[in-house]
Amino acid sequence: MRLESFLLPLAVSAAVVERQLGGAKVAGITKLTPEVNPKATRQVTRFGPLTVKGKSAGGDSGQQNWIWTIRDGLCRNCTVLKGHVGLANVDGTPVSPNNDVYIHHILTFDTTKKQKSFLSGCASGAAGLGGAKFIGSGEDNNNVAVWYTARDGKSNNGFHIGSSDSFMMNIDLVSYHANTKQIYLTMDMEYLPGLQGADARETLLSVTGCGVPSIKISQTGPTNTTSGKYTFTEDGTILGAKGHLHAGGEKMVMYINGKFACESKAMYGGAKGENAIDEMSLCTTSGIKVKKGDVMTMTAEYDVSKHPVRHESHGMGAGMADIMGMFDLIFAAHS
Ligand SMILES: *[C@@H]1O[C@H](CO)[C@@H](O)[C@H](O)[C@H]1NC(C)=O
Ligand SMILES: *[C@@H]1O[C@H](CO)[C@@H](O)[C@H](O)[C@H]1NC(C)=O
Ligand SMILES: [Cu+2]
Repeated sequence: MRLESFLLPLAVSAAVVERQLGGAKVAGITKLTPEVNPKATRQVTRFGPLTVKGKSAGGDSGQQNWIWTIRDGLCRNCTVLKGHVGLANVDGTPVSPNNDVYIHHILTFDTTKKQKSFLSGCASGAAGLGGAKFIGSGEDNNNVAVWYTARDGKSNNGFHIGSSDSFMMNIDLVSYHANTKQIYLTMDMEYLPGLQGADARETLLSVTGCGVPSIKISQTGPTNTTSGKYTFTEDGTILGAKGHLHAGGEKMVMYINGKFACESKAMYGGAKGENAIDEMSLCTTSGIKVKKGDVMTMTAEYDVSKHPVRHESHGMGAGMADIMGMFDLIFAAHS
């Protein structure tokens, strides 16, 4: 599988696909008290509604996909410190991932922003594609928010949004609900006015693709697959790193200059059953400082003898690898 097919979900062939290319509808905006920086503004925007078909209608598994263009409802000329995407019922209560509808993935891109990669070599394709990656959710229980700034709130780094940026969102949901129901997509974001601090850049980086064609597995026990070498092109801090693995995955490990830096572990046994990943732990919350020229490698550790491989669809059609190993990295350069 090519990384591009994950990042550019254009050839969607899931059973139910709705495209709302005219711009997602803003149903309402609620202001909340900021959590990171008292000078910031925090708002929750409700987009939609989305009509989610019942379990049996969404192909074989209740999985359904939407592609939205978002022009309104997000801040403009602003620096986003933290955000969290979610699902809400019409009455405002959160949608339960356990017995209702869960997020398979939500990928958001600022399609206006041209983002320079902070890694050289094989990684050059990962940034730029489809624009700059913005607040989304991976294939887990969506319990944690996305941070574009240091957690102590003392830095003003964040994700810069220009005055007229457009966004694209790929929403992939799985319904456990018997009947069709309407829900809203919520985007909770805390932001400062104007473009402040360093522009935090987010990118998905795969173990495969840099001279590593696929991830090794063995029916009889553990396997490690290590990526090629990625070189940092700037001094900065890795503000966040979260692994993405499929069933059978144990952890994603990051090494800087050959030394262990952090690991993101798979936790099993949530809404999707004991052999499905429920959550990936965060690789770092305190940040990892790196210098220009530092080399990063990543290792995907699998053990399919503990958790069997399942067919997993990203709602993007055939040809998707059943076995993935990725990091979602967030980086801010030092000025
Ligand atoms: C962006 O916001 C900053 C801070 O509020 C303001 O000074 C600046 O004029 C704004 N720029 C544009 C293009 O609106
Ligand atoms: C994978 O790497 C980890 C960490 O270095 C090591 O402890 C483990 O033995 C390795 N497993 C295999 C199968 O090589
Ligand atoms: Cu995947």
